[in-house]
Amino acid sequence: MLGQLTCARAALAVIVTTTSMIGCGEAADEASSAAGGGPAGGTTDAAPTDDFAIGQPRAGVEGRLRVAIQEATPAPPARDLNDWLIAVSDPDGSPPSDCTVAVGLFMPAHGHTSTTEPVIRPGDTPGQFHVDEMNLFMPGRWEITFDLVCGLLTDQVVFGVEIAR
Ligand SMILES: [Cu+2]
Repeated sequence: MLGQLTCARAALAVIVTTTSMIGCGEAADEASSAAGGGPAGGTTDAAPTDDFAIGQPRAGVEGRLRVAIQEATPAPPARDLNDWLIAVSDPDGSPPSDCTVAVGLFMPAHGHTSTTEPVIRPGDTPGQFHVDEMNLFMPGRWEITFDLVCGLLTDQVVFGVEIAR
């Protein structure tokens, strides 16, 4: 299982590497000018949506699986290391069997991932996973993407979170 987790994260990292050659500041400038029409001032308030909520299942992009954040330290998420306890469920709310989870951390405005890999391990109950040491090292909006494989079901659940200065 650990091998699968590692491979999935490595694939995400490869995708991002091609766009992360520019420094953070330059990438941010390009992103804001390319977007056009957005607010010129401020660097972290372009996308006000924040999906962080304890205990509210969030649907995957395919509608097959869901993820709820059961515990978060700190809460709400803050700069540097964040530990979450998540629960994977199907649309009926039942825990699917035989799940593996990979997580990707990405700052869309800057085009980069995190610098270190989170540590994932199963929780005490089916569908539950500890996702520890998510390194959200910069203020701004991060996308925390869970790639889920539960038996024959696959899905992807994305949480956008705003990290304050
Ligand atoms: Cu950044």
